[in-house]
Order: sequence, then structure tokens, then C-alpha cells
Amino acid sequence: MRLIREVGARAVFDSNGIPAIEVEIVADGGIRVAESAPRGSTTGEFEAYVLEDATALPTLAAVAPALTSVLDLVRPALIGRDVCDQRAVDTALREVDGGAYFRRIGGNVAVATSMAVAQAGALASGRALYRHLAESGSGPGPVRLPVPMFNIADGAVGSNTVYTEFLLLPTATEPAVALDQGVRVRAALAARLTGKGHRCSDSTQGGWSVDLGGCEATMELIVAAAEDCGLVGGQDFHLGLDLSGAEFATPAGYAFPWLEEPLSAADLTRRYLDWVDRYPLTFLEDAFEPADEAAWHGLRARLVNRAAVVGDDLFASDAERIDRGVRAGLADGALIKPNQVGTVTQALDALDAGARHGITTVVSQRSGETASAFITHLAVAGGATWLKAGGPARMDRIAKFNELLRIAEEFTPADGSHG
Ligand code: 2PG
Ligand code: MG
Repeated sequence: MRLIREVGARAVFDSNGIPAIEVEIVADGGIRVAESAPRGSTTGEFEAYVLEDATALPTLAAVAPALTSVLDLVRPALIGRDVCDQRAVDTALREVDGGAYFRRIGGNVAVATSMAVAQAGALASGRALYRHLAESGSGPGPVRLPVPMFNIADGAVGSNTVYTEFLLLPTATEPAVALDQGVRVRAALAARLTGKGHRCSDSTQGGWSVDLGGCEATMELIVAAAEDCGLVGGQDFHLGLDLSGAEFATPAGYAFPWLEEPLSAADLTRRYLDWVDRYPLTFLEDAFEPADEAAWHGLRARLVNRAAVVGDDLFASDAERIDRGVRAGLADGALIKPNQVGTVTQALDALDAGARHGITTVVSQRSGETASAFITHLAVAGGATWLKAGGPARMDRIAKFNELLRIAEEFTPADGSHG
């Protein structure tokens, strides 16, 4: 047993230069580790609360309430606890909060603390983080290498596809092969974009920031870029879209800027089905807002065995929401983001819920990321189908993919499911 001896905190920045809380755990045996909280840009109504002084943004002073929370609430609850007992630590965080969505102690505080404790627990137990996390899950962890998917393009701010993510899903399961595919298609897409006279700039998530008018033109260009690399749609790769439906739901229908006029959920469903017919599109994330359950159900029913209908804001990485939603036939895929639900244990529980239902599970980045590769270990520990860590560029994204390459060395090719 190694005990937590000190819990400290500081204000740092995330990958977008937005202030974030970093929590440092000191434990027996000279262990000292820190993790900071990532941050979403499209944040659903069911996700953990970010405790901060928004009036002080973008300065570090915005983190003041989170610092106070660590010192006054979290520190007394954790000092003296076994750093290896992740579930007990995370339960203590929930108890000290005492409510839903970590409104008291802050979801940002909870997740940074929980991840730092997990890192410390891995050091204390002398195991790789993913092994330690697998042991901390609710069942024996189905340790497995996820396949990396890539934000190959993200809709530019102010464009018709703002918040839309265009994802490349390699069929190659070996991380190095899939990553090579990602970087090659990324380069080919840049050549296509500049060849068409478009300016080509980095998106905040490691893809290209694009302004091509709409989803169809963008998907067509990505398919063409992949073909430039000798890759065949439907065979070597598929496409995915994150539509961030909740951002565009209005009383008049879905007012996506790429539409000429708002569409009803029924009309939008027809549009999605048409895309699945015309493009190698097999992954539709947040196609609707969470409340539109009939629309989710209808799309899922029509796309069974053709494309995954994936909930991000719909589930908010919560095991119970996943359980209920999958039983109701709303989706057959779930994003898992630790900061959406608040603790590592809850994220592992969400992965377990997904595995029990046999759905597609995607451990995901946030748009505001940290330098840590924690989510890579979480994906391996929870047997995730995919690792969604952005485009293959920028160290905040690459760190996650590089860690997958390192972990892959511990898995033999003949045995993809157990290291
Ligand atoms: C998403 C993520 C990550 P955000 O919606 O899936 O790509 O973005 O940071 O807005 O949650
Ligand atoms: Mg999403």
C-alpha cells in the first residue's frame, strides 16, 4: 500500500492557450505526478461542470476557484488514501462533491485529480498505466490495442462546416500502418487543397482547417486525397463525421450552416442515408441533439450493419446513459472522454458498459488537450474499438498516437487482444 501524502495544484494552459487546472499527487516511495484537465469546445448539457472564474478568462486567474477546490475540498479527502485504489479515490471525489456533474468541486478538478492518482498508482504498482487501469476497471479489463482514427479535416471557424469533424477510419488494425495512412492522406489532402487554390492551415485538433462550403465537397476531397495515396474507400479506409447536432438544433429544425434552410430530423435522416450510399461513410457521431430520441432511433434502425450511430453529447461518457440508450436502440457507438464524466473510474465503467453491449467504443480527445497520453492508456485498458486523438500533427495529438506505437511493442501481432 502506498499512501497519498500531498495533493497540490497549479494553473497551466491547455493546447488552445486556455487556462486549466493541473493537480499534483505526491505519494510514498518518492512518487510525484501531475495531470491537467482537458477542455471541450462543444460541451453537452450532461457533462461535468468546469469550475472556473469565466470573467477572468483568458488569464490564469480564471483557475482560482479550481485551485481553492483542490486545496480546501479534495486535498483533505485524499491524503492518507491508498494511491492504488482508484475506485476508492474516485468514490471519495464523488462523495466530497455530493451532487451531479461535479458542480461543487468541479469536473475539471475531479478529472485532473483522478488522472494524476491513476498515474501515481501505476508507478506505485510498477505496472504500465494501461495495465493498472485495466485492473481498476469493473471487470477484468479486455486489454486491446484500439485503432487510431484521425480528424483529417475540421470545419474552419466561421465556415459552413464549423464544428464538423471529418474523420478518416483506417481498416488497418496495426497502429503503425494506420498512422502511416493518416500522415499520407493528411499530406495528400494539403496538396489537393492548395491545388484548388484554398489556403491550408492547421486545425486546433491536428487536422486541416477547411472551408469548402459543405460536408459533401469535403468528403469528396478527402476520398480523392486518399485515392492519391493508392487507398480504396470501403476497403482501406472509411469516413466518419462528427456533426455536433446539439449545437445546431433550433425550434425550426436543424440549422446546420451547410444546409440552405433548417431541416427536420426526418429530412436530415434522409440526407445522412444518402451520404452513406454515396460515400464510404460508416461513422456518424452526434447526428442529432440528445433530446431527439426518435431521430436517433430511426437512424440507428436504418443503418444497422452499415454505419455506426455514435453518441458523444448523447451519452456524455456515463455508463447508465449508455446502458439506457443502447437498450432503447438510440445508438451503437459511444465516445468516452474522462473529463465529460469526471473520473477515471466512471470512464472505465462507461467502457465496460459499451463492451457489455458489444457496441463501438471510442476513447476521445477534447479540442483543448494536454500533453499527456493518458487517453491512449485508457483506450487500451478499456478495450476501446477506436482511439480518436485528432489529426496526425501537433504534439498534443501526436503524443497520444506515439504512445500507442510504444504500447504496441508489448503486443505480439498474432495476439491483438492480450499483451
Ligand atoms: C468531439 C470533441 C473532440 P470537443 O466533439 O468529439 O474531437 O470535441 O472538444 O468539442 O468535445
Ligand atoms: Mg463529438
